Amino acid sequence: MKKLSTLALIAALGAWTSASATIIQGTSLSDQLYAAGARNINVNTDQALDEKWQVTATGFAGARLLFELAGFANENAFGVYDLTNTSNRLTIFSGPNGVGARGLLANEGNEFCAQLWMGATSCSTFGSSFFGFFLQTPGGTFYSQEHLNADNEDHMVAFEGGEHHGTIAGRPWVENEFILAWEDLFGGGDRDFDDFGVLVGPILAIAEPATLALFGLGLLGVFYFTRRRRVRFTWAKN
Ligand SMILES: [Ca+2]
Ligand SMILES: [Ca+2]
Ligand SMILES: [Ca+2]
Ligand SMILES: [Ca+2]
Repeated sequence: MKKLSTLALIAALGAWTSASATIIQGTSLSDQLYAAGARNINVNTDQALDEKWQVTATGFAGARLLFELAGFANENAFGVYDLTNTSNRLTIFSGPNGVGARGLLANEGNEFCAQLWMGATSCSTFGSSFFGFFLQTPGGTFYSQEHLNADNEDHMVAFEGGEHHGTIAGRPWVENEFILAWEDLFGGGDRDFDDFGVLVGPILAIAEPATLALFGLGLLGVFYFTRRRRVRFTWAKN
């Protein structure tokens, strides 16, 4: 019984987590991931935390443009922004960059630098060592933090690599490497999320305080119920 109630709570937490996933329309994103070499990803149920990020201890992350099936393919620009000031940004890929383009993001503390492969480096000081991703389109700029989007729509979903997740550009797609898939139309458009796809890593997603609090509450609940049962069980024995 104790095990059952714990499992039920964990299942409930899991259901809540997947309920917050963004719905992807059509099979194009799945097809694009597969064509890039990604394996064993369900685009609707395997979405990772994706709002706030940091570079891992290595201080460097690579970026590779995987797909951009969009009318704005020659105009959309992608990069990172300061969580404390969204106009403080560094562009990694600009509109003319296409599939196969590579870039680099480096950071030391609050200092961030971005570079297109073999291109010029641009640097900026952010308000923290964390950052978000943006996609700048002719219809507006969209942010990995959904609440910052003027249309209140989620415009980016993320998928993390790992064991049995395939090979991208000749290298295994490993943990801490994320494919970020964007919807580039204001209002949500066709919600195919194949408009801009980029592999970035190694990076880490940062949990929202609210998510952490809820997860904490869930754990407290498990603790409370298992404790109550244990107490009752002891009384019964006496
Ligand atoms: Ca482009
Ligand atoms: Ca998202
Ligand atoms: Ca679209
Ligand atoms: Ca599209």
